[in-house]
Amino acid sequence: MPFSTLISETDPNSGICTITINRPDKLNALNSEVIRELKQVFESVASDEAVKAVILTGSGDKAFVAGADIKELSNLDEKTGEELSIKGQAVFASIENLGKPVIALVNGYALGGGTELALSCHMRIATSNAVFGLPEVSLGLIPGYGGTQRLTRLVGKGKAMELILSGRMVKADEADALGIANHVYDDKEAAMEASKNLMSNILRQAPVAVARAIEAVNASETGKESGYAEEARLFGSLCATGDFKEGTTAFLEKRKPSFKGN
Ligand code: CO8
Repeated sequence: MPFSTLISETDPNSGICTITINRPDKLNALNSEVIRELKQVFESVASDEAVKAVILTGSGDKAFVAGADIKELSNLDEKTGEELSIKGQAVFASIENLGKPVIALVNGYALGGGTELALSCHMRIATSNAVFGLPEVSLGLIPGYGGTQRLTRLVGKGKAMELILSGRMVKADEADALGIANHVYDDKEAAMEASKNLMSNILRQAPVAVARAIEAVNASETGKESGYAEEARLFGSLCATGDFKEGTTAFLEKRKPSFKGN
């Protein structure tokens, strides 16, 4: 299937499909086309029996995904903001609930929607130059693709609060210590080799058991649906604020924002 923002390649021997988000000039930022194509590609790998596992990465060495596309975000209002959040959450949930293992190979910046996308994968293998973070508050926003929910479950409430409220970014070693990254490798080549080795180990196990294990681990998360709906509602409500206009405009004008608190 041809894509304009993704490259999808399946190795017929291993059954591992590598999906690469391919907008290197915008650090692989998630615009609506990327979200639409991610939906399509994960629908297609779900139904393709030749695909046994997925490795998701970003093109180049600088970024996995530097966030949602801030140019597109800047036009959102309360209604379209909440709608886009719900739509994106569904795509990310389809990754989390794919009955096949998914590794995010995080090669460089994974910010905002980039960290949220990596968190929706089952495991994260990082390169030593990886940077994770949810800097949405610096734009007058909150994470809207499930980050408030998944980061909290992964690292606990206190650490999640610290990272989401301050927008502080964490480098690979700290992400490893926090449990955000499963492992860290020197460069993309080593991280890819390690990701493939890990997948090969998983693919040697009983396939139905692996699929059920994914379901069972996902089922450990209770109270899921209401948390995501609240995130989307709050995300939308922030799209009606002056601080959101100021935050996104300041990024696009390459200057520091001046927030007024309204
Ligand atoms: N959106 C759009 N364009 C981007 C983004 C982005 N998130 N990130 C980088 N770019 C673009 C830059 O504008 C630049 O484009 P151009 O060359 O045309 O000016 C190009 O990519 C290269 O970027 P930089 O020149 O900025 O590269 P640097 O090495 O100087 O800096 C950084 C790298 C630090 C990663 C910097 O690009 C940056 O701060 N990017 C934004 C990071 C960010 O704030 N991400 C969070 C976005 S908000 C978000 O993800 C919300 C998710 C929830 C959405 C929910 C529903 C809608």
